[in-house]
Amino acid sequence: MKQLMIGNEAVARGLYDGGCAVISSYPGTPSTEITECFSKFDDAYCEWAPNEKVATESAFGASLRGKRSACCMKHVGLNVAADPLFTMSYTGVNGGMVICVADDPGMHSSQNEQDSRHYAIASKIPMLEPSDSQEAYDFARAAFEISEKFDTPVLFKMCTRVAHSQSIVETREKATDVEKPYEKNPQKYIMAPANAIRRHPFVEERTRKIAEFSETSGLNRVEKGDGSKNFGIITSSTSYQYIKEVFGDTVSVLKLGIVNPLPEKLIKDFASSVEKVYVVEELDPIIETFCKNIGVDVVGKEMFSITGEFSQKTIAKAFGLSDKENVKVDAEIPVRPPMMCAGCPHRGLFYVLSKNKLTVLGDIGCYTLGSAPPLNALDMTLCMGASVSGLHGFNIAGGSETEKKTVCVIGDSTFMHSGVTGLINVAYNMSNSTVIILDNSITGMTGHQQNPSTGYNIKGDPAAR
Ligand SMILES: Cc1ncc(C[n+]2csc(CCOP(=O)(O)OP(=O)(O)O)c2C)c(N)n1
Repeated sequence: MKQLMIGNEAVARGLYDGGCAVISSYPGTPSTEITECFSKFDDAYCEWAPNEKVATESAFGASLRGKRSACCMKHVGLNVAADPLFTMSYTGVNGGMVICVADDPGMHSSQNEQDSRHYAIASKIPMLEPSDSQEAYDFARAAFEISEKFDTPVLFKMCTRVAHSQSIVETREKATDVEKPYEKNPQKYIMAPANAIRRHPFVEERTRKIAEFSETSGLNRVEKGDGSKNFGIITSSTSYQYIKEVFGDTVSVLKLGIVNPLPEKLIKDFASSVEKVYVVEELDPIIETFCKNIGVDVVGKEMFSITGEFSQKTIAKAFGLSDKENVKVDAEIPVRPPMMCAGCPHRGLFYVLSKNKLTVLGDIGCYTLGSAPPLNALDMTLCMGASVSGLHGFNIAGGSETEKKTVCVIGDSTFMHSGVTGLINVAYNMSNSTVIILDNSITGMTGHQQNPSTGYNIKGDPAAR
């Protein structure tokens, strides 16, 4: 059956049709819809966890028990989940496990622009990256097969454009009989030093095997140009779409779907079939650096920006093509900065804090908007949970006069996510810190998800509060 789907819906459907039985996630733009769409399937389990580390560990537990499982988060969520991530690489999986992570080049709704591919390299976990909704569906299914075949969790990288653009998806029959039995295996699953030391060589060997697999796997492909241009382009994800829009079939393209580990021979063969090679990738020069390390001469970041999001226009411009020649999209979309909703209960509080000229350490949520004029009420925002722990340090450094004039603000979802441990530190190490929890009983900023303070679960059924 063919349907129009946004990328995130296609991932959800691909995971479901691939036999995923358990998803545990924490919301974060642009990843949230994967879990929201998956929650509509009645015969699979789906939950919001309090944070990404808990989500990842819950999905890991389900995999250990033998079910195909997944967790989803935004790029900064992977920082929170990094601790289990690196060691899950050593244990491998029982049921297939997929970790979906959505990057946000251009920072449409994020506090930084980090490139998740670094995590795949550092944790030695394979990473797939689709470029449209059909690939999002197909790759999600393939991710479970790769996970079980190579005994590894699989990272699944989305980005804002692929996550939120719509294209046609042809779905296939749902996978059946994918559940595995649970068998106790301490050498594989207890990562104490004596066992972990034996698993590390396994991880290295696995990376070598997956690299070999990626040479011939259909997830990477060469599209030969019609011969009118003598150069070739190595690319992936949304950059691939821009390349096609600018050049059509005139140029040869190596389109990568497995972005870690990268296929050395395929890249070398491709490079030797063209006169010059460009690497077009958003954010960090990861494919470019790999190419240079294996002795393939490529042009990359000296021509394309390391910051921000690409578009058809930026690609055309970098190649010296005029707008008229190539790119039809010429509408400039007006900037629409976020703002607090009319009637938002956060407004009054910020009015008072601002009026009293208090120092306010902020956190991540709708209340971050208290930093904007005319309120101008915030002094610091770093990452989720940092307001409470930061306030403690600020007060320790400043003493009692500082304590009287300083507060922090944090939302209910963010407090549950990682504020609570900071509060434990305030209590344990006894700073006289004033923590204001802005409890609007919803995860507002990411589009109204339930959380442990709301009394409802992801399906809207009553839950422990
Ligand atoms: C590690 C991490 N995960 C997820 C997000 C995405 N995110 C931004 S704000 C927010 C929660 C906001 O909810 P809450 O704290 O209840 O405040 P509200 O927006 O409702 O005022 C989330 C999940 C993030 N920025 N960082």
